[in-house]
Amino acid sequence: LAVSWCAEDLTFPPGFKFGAATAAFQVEGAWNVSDKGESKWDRFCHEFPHKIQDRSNGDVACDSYHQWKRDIEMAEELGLHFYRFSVSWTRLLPSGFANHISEDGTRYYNNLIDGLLEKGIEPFVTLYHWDLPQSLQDLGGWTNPLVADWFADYARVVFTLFGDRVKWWITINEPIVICDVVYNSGIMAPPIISPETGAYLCNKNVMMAHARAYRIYDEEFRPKYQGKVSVANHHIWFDPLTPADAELAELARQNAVGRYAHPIYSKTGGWPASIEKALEEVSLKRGYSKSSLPAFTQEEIEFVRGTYDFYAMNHYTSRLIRKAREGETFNFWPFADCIDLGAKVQKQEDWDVTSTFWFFIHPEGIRRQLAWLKQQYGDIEFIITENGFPTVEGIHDPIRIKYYKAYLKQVLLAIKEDGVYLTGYTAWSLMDNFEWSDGYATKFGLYQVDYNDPHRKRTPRDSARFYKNLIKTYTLDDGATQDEL
Ligand code: GBH
Repeated sequence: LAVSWCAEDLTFPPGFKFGAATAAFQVEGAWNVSDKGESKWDRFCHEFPHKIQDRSNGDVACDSYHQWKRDIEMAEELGLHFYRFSVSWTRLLPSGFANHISEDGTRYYNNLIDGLLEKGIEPFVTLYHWDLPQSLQDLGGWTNPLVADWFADYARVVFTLFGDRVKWWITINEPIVICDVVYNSGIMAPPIISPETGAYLCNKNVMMAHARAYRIYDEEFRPKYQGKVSVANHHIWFDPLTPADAELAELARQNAVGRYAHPIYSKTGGWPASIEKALEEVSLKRGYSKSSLPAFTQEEIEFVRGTYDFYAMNHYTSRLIRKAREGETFNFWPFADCIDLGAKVQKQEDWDVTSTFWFFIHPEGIRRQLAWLKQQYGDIEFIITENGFPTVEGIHDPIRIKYYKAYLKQVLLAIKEDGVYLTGYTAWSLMDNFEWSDGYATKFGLYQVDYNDPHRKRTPRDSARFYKNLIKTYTLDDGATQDEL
């Protein structure tokens, strides 16, 4: 029986879940309170203040370490079904290793988790959102294969402490940013440039670390807790500039998504074949004796393959991609160019720009990205773990509402027209926060945060009202009544 659907039906399926997200370093502050250890982002901001747009840091941020009750209240005001936040590795394990567990750190996350559950809001927890212990960075960080052991030990501690109450887990947020962006750009922690080596060592290690954590959950915790675990990849949608660039666009997708997803979600596991080949060629041409992308053993392929319970997608923006022209210079991959594939990216003329340089508006991209993922990895459960919009100032943010509406409409089309099994959506972000190298200048919050107020007062934006109303009515239809907040 064909299910008919009217194009004007802007209603989300029953049971669909809406949430909002933050990350520890971006909101918690309290960077050296109690026994908390130093993270690589603490070090980076303190040592290289000029690398942050407003020379700011995460020392206080939104002070969520002290304002967590207000954070829960906001989640409740919006009617969120879940709140996605991350655990700070060095707040829980000050040395980076599992030799000592911080009591204050444990108490903080227990309070947050219990407080959410009391309000009927599910905690959706990310183990790692970029704040590696500096102690581990000093030992090579994500380029050292031992990072998989360190991460596994940390993951086991988190699952042991909170697994009885947390049913939704993300191991690692946006591996591509940890690897490709870090080692190509110098604009994130640590400022080590190693595009030909570091980025690819990191790529393999991060896959192994994720798989270790997944297997630990699967074997030691799933039997009693029955939660779900995945990794949240970052997705920029690539369209070819001209039909002649179609093959390159597909290679770019395999490079930016496949290199981090294929080992986990594909039937065969391991690197995408096209990327394995392209990177071996380019490595040999550069004089290396083998590919810079480290090989997996057959055993490792099997170990990583299938380590997911759902697909977690972060998505914000799109690019057009084309072959580089003779003599053209490159920016860094992936938010700009890919020198290894001889590819240049650009924006389509009619895509609007935003207040931050890497972000163009292209709502159709989110639908096409989901359809591509379904085609690549099958009819699995998808959850959008991040999507949102940057502004510079103001409580009135019609442009953010417009973005959410346009993107969410495409999300509905993915569900209803393309049959993508999508069960949840997460707005980035619950509140303004430390936006990495943009500092506090770029604001993604449904709630505005007043950084001049010692209590970091949070005030709902118009977009918060929009989101609250969407969660209440399950429809994007403008006719639905607006609520006070
Ligand atoms: C997500 O990253 C993050 O998970 C979240 O922490 C962040 O606050 C949010 O999005 C909004 O940015 O030189 O082009 O690489 C999205 C991917 C990676 C985009 C880092 C910006 C830095 C600029 N981001 N990137 S670029």
